[in-house]
Amino acid sequence: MTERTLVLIKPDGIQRLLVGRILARYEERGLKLVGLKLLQVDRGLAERHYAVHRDKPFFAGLVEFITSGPLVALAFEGPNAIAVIRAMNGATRPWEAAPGTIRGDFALEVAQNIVHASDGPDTAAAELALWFRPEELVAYPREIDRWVVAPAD
Ligand code: IDP
Ligand code: MG
Repeated sequence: MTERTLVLIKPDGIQRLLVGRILARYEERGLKLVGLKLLQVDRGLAERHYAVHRDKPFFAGLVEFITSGPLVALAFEGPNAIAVIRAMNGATRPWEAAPGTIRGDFALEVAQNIVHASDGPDTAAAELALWFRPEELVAYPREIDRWVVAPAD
């Protein structure tokens, strides 16, 4: 099923000069980029984005970290895009993330694990609406989809 999902390259990814390499991984997989922006997140947006973790002991640190510098917000589209990107990102705790995943290749600490991605259809819809205005998500045809996406049956 074609899905859209939100990815954040967190401030550590920017500071460590990994934006291009991370973006290339999703692109090369065949996922279609439909939204992209660099922004300095304020407290309100950070708290709304991580609202589900409000009561966790690491919440304050998480909000502090995600607002500590600019981040890149991406929207991707593709067959099973939500699960594909979660798998590419790897386990939340980088020491449990398989080599070859973004966290397994670039991160060591759970609090600085480089990327975020929506974890299901409902969160993807809510997070895309939180981070992008409708007109910032761009629909367009891609020639290579003939080779990447199977025709609908
Ligand atoms: P996810 O990013 O893989 O979906 P979540 O459980 O939704 O993982 O947690 C959101 C973010 O909160 C994680 O990516 C991580 O940066 C941070 N986090 C999760 N657990 C801990 C923890 O035990 N200590 C510090 N930060 C944590
Ligand atoms: Mg999560």
